[in-house]
Amino acid sequence: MLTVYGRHNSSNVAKVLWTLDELGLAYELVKRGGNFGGTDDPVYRAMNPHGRVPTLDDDGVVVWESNAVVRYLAAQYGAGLLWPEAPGERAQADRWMDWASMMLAPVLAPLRKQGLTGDDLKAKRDSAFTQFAVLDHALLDRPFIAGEHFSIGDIPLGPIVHRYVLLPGDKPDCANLERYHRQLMQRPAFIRHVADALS
Ligand SMILES: N[C@@H](CCC(=O)N[C@@H](CS)C(=O)NCC(=O)O)C(=O)O
Repeated sequence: MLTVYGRHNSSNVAKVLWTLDELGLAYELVKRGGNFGGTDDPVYRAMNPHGRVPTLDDDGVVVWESNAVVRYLAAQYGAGLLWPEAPGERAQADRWMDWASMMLAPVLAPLRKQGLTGDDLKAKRDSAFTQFAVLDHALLDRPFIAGEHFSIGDIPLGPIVHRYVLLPGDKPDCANLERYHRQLMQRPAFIRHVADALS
């Protein structure tokens, strides 16, 4: 039995729910975090000492950190699908997962908050545009981030790219990124857990 603890409107939870749907796995979502609370509960903290969401419990295998959960699900249930089996091939996808979370998400976050103005706003936007240009270039010759096939590498990028594309204001031309986003929008699980669920 697969149980996810989290809330639909969290981008990190969205990655896990999207993965589960891509793999056609049944699961139960137990509402935790945000307005649902429950993350300080000692039983929850025993599973996830950080008190964050998501947490996955797969028949006693407990995993937290959304990218680790995505990797676990793909390795356990998606070998040869979301999880390229050859280590070298898998690394082509895997490297973008960490980059998305450590480099891309942090430059997008300030742009989604109110209150930045003037030079501060310009500096933050320029810094984000530099990173998104790297991604746009990487997508020049490939439909998905690791090549021809959708993989774990696309999952952490998905919510970030979606939010970037919807970001108001002028942005540099990023035709590859926009094409990539249109491709993700063809996937029902992406629509359900990212486009329809996240603001
Ligand atoms: N690096 C962690 C971050 C987890 C995290 O910060 N989750 C947020 C939601 S996106 C959270 O738990 N916020 C507090 C809450 O929802 O109560 C991951 O990827 O799982």
